[in-house]
Amino acid sequence: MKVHNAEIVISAVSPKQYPETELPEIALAGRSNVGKSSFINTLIDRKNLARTSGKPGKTQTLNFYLIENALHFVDVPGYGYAKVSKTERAKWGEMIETYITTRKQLRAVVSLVDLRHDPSKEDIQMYEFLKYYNIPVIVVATKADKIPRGKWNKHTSAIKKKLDFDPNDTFVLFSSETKKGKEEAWQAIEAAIKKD
Ligand SMILES: Nc1nc2c(ncn2[C@@H]2O[C@H](COP(=O)(O)OP(=O)(O)OP(=O)(O)O)[C@@H](O)[C@H]2O)c(=O)[nH]1
Ligand SMILES: [Mg+2]
Repeated sequence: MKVHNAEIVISAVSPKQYPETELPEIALAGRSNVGKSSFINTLIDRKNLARTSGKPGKTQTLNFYLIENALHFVDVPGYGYAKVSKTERAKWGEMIETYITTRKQLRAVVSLVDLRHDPSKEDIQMYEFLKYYNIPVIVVATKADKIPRGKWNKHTSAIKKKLDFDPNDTFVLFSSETKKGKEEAWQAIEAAIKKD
């Protein structure tokens, strides 16, 4: 998809703030700092519409971005950020769980992992959670620019194995730095939003 129009609609903390439209939604999940906001910016050819930062924990609300009047990207706060209190973590869990399990417009979750590392316990839990609720998942292994090309396959296999990756899901090698995987990611998203 070539994107000309993209805008933030709302930063929501509770379901009553979710946009009241029937447009399909694609949510982004992944640990803090993995590159969720950067992924959105890369796909829509914007430098910083979805706010990114080197500081983990930047995104703290469910941020709905309207893309071409055709879909919403939902930028979700990252997990696994150490400097978060237990209470905040519980609130986070509740917010994500409510959204993922109740939102009818949700068509797929883009689950981001760092290509350089084995998936964390939380990455695995997130994937299992999405599989349990039968949500289509697009696994995006990002920061591929930080790994030599010759090692991509080895890292991909390790991640798939640890996740117990379902071959019916899509796996995309990605980099916001080089834009590698951008077209593949769009194809997977467009396929997901066409399904009812
Ligand atoms: N080299 C490289 N750096 C990346 C890539 N994607 C993201 N980054 C960097 O990683 C840092 C975090 O990126 P964000 O997109 O803000 O991460 P996030 O997942 O939205 O983080 P939270 O909002 O804290 O959950 C930033 O400094 C980005 O520039 C990538 O593909 N390659
Ligand atoms: Mg972010």
